[in-house]
Amino acid sequence: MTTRRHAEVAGAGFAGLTAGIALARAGWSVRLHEQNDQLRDFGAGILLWRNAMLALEVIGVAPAIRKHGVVPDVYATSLNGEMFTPELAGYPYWAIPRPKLHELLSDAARDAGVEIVTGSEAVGADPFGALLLADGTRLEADLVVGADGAGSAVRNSLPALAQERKKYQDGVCRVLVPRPAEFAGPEWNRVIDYWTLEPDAMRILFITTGPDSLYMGMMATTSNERASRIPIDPEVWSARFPHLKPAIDLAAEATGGRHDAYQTNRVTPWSSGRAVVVGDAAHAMCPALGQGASVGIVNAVELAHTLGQHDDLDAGLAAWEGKQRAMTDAAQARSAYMAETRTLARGNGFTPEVMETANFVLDAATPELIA
Ligand code: FAD
Ligand code: 5PR
Repeated sequence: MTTRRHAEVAGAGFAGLTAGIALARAGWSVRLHEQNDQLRDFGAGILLWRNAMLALEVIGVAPAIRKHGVVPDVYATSLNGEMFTPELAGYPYWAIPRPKLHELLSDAARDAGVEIVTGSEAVGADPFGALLLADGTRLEADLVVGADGAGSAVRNSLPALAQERKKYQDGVCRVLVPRPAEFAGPEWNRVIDYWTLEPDAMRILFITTGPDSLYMGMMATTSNERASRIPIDPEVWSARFPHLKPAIDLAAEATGGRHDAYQTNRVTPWSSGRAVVVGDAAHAMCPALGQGASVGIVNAVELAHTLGQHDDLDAGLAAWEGKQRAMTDAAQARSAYMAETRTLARGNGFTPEVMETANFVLDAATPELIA
């Protein structure tokens, strides 16, 4: 190949930033468009399993995650007061505030030479190789990457991409709270998942995200309107979890949180000509396994790696989807099953089959990284 390949990427979330970094490090020129005026992610925490950490090793970001993230001591589940502590020894994972992960990826993208344009909204892609912006601009590229999330405008503009969307009964309010004295002790250096299933499912998932913050994922059926509100309604939550009232009061004061209903979006195929979708644009999934972003990060890194092995873009895109599709479909199906059956409530959801996603090793990971 003689000329440098050029990519236009829509969406500076975890998938778009990762794709941008990986392509730039593989020699592409990359321009990344974010519709918001600022680069940031909302106030919550996130788990990164080994599959994502290997991908982040490949693009040089993992050391910063280890520095700024934490490894929780235990993953405990409590159902009506009964505690379970599943064995997760074979499945290492890290917890980090989402805004921090976003900042580390944004820094790495700039370091890799990605040009980032904020306030730039994509409205679609031309499969012959152009990104279309809301202001009417048409930007030619060898590859257009739609990393614009579950509601992807890029994906929706491509008739060749068939979609199956499904919404589920549950949703989660996510907040990041400062870690005050009563949560400073080592007993909070954990994941603790408190469930009640009667009269309807309500759950508070605590995840340490370091000495300064705690992430709370507060799940309820979306029909429970008061429990699906941001800011958190402390009364409805404290009535169900009276012993967690101090934490619930903090959650009620948190700013920058978000409520999302569980949803799945299966897209087939992932590319049309020179346009490809990655991350939630391609495979939004239920959060039960904490794998949505991780799978997007893995697929974005593997995309750049596979395209580097093929002069022909069509062949590269087909080879990439061939490698990543089965793992991704299985992750979506398993997390949907776990969400629908609420298996996590019983603390025994982490079977080896379910955890296959966490142990997926992308081709781009060299033996030294895996060791
Ligand atoms: P997004 O995060 O949606 O980012 C898309 C970006 O594109 C945004 O910056 C947006 O502003 C921008 N954009 C959108 N439209 C346009 C446009 N038209 N033009 C330009 N820019 C645009 N995953 C994990 O791995 N671990 C977890 O622990 C975890 N917990 C979760 C908990 C819950 C309750 C939920 C709902 C999800 C969870 N996930 C988790 C999944 C994870 O949040 C998503 O998979 C991830 O954020 C998807 O990243 P993305 O970059 O594909 O999309
Ligand atoms: N795992 C994680 C998470 O944030 C959520 C779930 C599982 C890391 C959402 O609170 O099952 O909803 C889940």
